[in-house]
Amino acid sequence: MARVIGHIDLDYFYAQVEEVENPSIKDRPVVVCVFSGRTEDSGVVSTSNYKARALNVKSGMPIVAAKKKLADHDPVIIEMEHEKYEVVSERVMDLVSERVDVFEKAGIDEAFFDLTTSAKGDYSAAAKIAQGIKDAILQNEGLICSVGLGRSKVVAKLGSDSAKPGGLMTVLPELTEAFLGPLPVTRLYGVGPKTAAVLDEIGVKTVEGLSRTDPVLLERRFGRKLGSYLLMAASGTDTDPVLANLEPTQFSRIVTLRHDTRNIRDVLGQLAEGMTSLQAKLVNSGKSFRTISAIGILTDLSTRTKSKTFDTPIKDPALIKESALALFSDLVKSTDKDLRRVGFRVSELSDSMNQRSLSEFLQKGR
Ligand code: TTP
Ligand code: CA
Repeated sequence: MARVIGHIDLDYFYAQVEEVENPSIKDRPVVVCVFSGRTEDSGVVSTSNYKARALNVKSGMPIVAAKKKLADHDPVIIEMEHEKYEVVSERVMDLVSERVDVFEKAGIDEAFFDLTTSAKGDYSAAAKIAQGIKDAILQNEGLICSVGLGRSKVVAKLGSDSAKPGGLMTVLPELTEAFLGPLPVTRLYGVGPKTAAVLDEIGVKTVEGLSRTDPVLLERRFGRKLGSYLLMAASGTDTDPVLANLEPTQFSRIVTLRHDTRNIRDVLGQLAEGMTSLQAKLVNSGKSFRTISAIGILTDLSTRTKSKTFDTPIKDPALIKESALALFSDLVKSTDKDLRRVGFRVSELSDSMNQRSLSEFLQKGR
């Protein structure tokens, strides 16, 4: 059966989340920034919407430079709120993973998946499933994303890249080489600036050029592992499987409240069952956590979180419920709106006897 691999990537992710939260900014350039705090404007651009990109704003650019480029265009400058994007990311990843055979998260806004079994190797069946995923994300979260389907991870990733923004690109196995050939070699997954510089030096500009390069030369310049990977990537025959994420980095539970409310007793009552199952999950997994967060999705669908981070990993599941009252009180105080959905998360998970506690243990023993 033909392998069917997918890659999904949310478009201009942080900035799009801000647009969904506040649709009135949609027609303006939106720039999400990390402020370093040294001076009022010091820091860099994290990402921006397509309006801002059309005016040459780029990720990593100093905020001052971005402001200069947008001076006459009524920009919206927003401070990055990582927690907020994490919550949205988690919900999107759930929507995807429920609909695929194997799911591998690859970053806050991207994932690989395998549809070989459920599509029975048929690309039009896979495209229907992929469209269903895109629809679910749009319906539930108001977010657009790009998806690529192909016979390998490299092909799927290049497919989603080419589908940006908002598209679905199916690269049929028999058309893989025609699709890959003309692309600049720098677009290949795994070709960073260093590799790109060496490829440039030996005169390789396109993926097709790479696929015709002498394997011996590639091995000499890049070593056996990278050399053979590059050749496989260039022909779309890389064989890496989609690997289900085995090591969770966080556990959470989110529930929709029976009525919108800001009454804390009510919130905690309706979340009680979720928190009990979260405690059980923590105990069963043998994990400790360092950060604990209360999550609230308000009636306008914006998200508020309040977190507490402990100095050392915490094993005691009772602390989940104990922290809830204080965190939700803070959360409700931070807004005058009602809550529609509420959740709780433990993150920065580690195995209970981790590196740090092990070394503490050894030191104490001496
Ligand atoms: P990307 O997927 O690289 O970018 P994007 O989602 O903003 O845009 P695209 O439509 O091209 O996919 O990164 C995902 C998020 O990671 C992005 O929304 C913000 C964050 N990020 C940074 O904070 N700094 C960076 O330099 C980059 C590239 C991304
Ligand atoms: Ca993205």
